[in-house]
Amino acid sequence: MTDIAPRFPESFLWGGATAANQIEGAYAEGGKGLSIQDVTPQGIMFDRVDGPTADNLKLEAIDFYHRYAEDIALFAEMGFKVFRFSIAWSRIFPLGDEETPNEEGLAFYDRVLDELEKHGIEPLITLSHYETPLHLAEKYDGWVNRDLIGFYERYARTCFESYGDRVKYWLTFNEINSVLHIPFGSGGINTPKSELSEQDLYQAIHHELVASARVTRVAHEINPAIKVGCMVIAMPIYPLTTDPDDVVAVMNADHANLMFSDVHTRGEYPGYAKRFFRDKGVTLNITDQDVEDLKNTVDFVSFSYYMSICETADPSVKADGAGNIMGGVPNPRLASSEWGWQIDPQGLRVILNQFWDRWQKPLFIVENGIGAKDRLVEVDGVKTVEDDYRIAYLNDHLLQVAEAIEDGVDLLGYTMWGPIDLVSASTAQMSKRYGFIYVDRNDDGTGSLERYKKKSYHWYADVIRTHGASLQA
Ligand code: BGP
Repeated sequence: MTDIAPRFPESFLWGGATAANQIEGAYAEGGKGLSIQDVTPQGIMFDRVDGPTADNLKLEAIDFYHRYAEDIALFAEMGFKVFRFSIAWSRIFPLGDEETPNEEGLAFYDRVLDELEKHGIEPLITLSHYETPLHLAEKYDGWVNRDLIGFYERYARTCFESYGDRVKYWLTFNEINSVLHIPFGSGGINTPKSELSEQDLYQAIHHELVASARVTRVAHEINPAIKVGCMVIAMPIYPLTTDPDDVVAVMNADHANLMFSDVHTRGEYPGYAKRFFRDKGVTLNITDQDVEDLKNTVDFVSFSYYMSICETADPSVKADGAGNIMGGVPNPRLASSEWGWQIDPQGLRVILNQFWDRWQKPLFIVENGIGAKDRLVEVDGVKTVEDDYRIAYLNDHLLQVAEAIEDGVDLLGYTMWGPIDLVSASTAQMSKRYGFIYVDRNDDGTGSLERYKKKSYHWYADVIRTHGASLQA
């Protein structure tokens, strides 16, 4: 599968990635307000409910809020160089539109940063990971409303001023292109998707892009050493057949996704986007200030990678593949995970090259992994999980990352998704496990919350220690 002996640079940032709503719990502690996660008990792909309900696993999640020191120590023991986590916006601004922040919320992340510093782990912070304060969704219809730019700027400024001297790497919006598919989960847009006009959807996207660019400038003003990245779902799209119509369909589907990072990296809308808006009859309200703001381009491009999909112009073919927020036409040549996500290690090399060729900005893989059903067993009196399937998935993907580095891609690091089992974003299950560390919690909410090291825990520690030389070609 690979011709090279994998060897990653000494400076490579190895680690893991999480999001506040999937690990912290303590949803109503420390002055935190409600977020859109507190009303989506079935996961962000599903409709919201009226308020927090007992069946919502995210309300307690894996209790990182109280156990962060223990968890960070476990990451450190694996040799983590970086830990990606998000700040819950509603911990800092419980409603989202207040003038002053919640000091108790700020103090919590200070404690997390202290712990990371103690272990020499670099933080990588996502400002908004599907966690819009609920009040902003209900009162303003989320990002459809231009006022969100100001609220987000205030929130981001507060974070940069509080932590900007100890946090170098920041991401503005998790998987910003997901708003096309989950307007409530991603953009806090309370209008049901079926009633949301394309005009409002793209105006909301515009507001997010402006906000992202504006806070990139703010970050650099506060501390020029800060590096701000965008974050997108990366999904290579293959033509289902060699029919040129399928290739054009791929081009269009690519454009719909790439537009986000094209704006982030170029500082303006690309030509194909202008045509797309014209064809759709969408007229964006773009102010002179917006045009100026957008010129603040990102320092690096980060992305999640789980799978590739196919595209075709043939309307009789169903795009019914399961997937990370956006599904697609399944690839007949690929196997799938237990949740139907197709497994394609080479797609990661393809996307790394495509992104590098296109933007020539440093890249950061900030999510990659496999959700699987694990079985806790006892080996020599120690509870563990023999997760060879997870090791195989990560091994094969990392080999392709090594290939891409060999291809000349400038890659800052790799944070595997969910280094500790957490609540799934799309299905809100505990049983869809990603971690190197098993957390004793079940889908019905029972469990001791005890942590156990899986076989992959020791495997990843070796990969980091050997700079990838222990990977099996
Ligand atoms: C991404 C999200 C993450 C994460 C991951 C895995 O879309 O950024 O929050 O959860 O997908 O998805 P899931 O949890 O649905 O398996």
